[in-house]
Amino acid sequence: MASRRPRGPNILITGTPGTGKSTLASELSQRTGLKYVSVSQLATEMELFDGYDEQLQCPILDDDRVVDEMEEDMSQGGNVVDYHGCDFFPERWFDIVFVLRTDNSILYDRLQQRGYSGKKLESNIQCEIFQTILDEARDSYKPEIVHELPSNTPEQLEENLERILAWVAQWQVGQS
Ligand code: DAT
Repeated sequence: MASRRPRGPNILITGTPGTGKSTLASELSQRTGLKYVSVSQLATEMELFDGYDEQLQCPILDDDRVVDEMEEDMSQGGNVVDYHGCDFFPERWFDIVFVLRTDNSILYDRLQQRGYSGKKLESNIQCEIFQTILDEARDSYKPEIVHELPSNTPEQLEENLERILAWVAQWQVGQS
């Protein structure tokens, strides 16, 4: 039977900025050979923005153009996608969705180290407190494919990697 995704599964790694998405997703890409797709990086390179968010102090993504740009690669499969939002991607794109969660005090320190302050820092911490991205993921995808992962320590990073690697191996068995 020909696979619906010849290049492998599509995995979404989402969560509040600073929860460790790019760290996890890029390591996962190295260990699996799946392609790492940073949506923020893609949008910057291709200038896929539409305005500026004063509260979060960041450019607003042009969702439709981002989806158009990603469609061909996503339809082939084999991608690990990293973005701090998930409600505008077509639901059919993803086989599994991981939402990274970080304790407020740890997240606060990480974001401060990144140079965030004032409203921008506050809005991101609130986003985590109110589990905004987790709710968005649960509203956008089937609950059985949405998984919350703690992302506070290097040990948890390793555990998360192991868990996802086991899932990828299982997915591959299911395709053969
Ligand atoms: P994001 O891509 O979600 O914005 P990141 O991958 O850049 O986050 O990580 C933010 C910082 O936190 C970075 O210095 C790496 C560190 N980090 C990520 N995951 C971690 C973990 N599980 N334990 C400890 N530090 C972590």
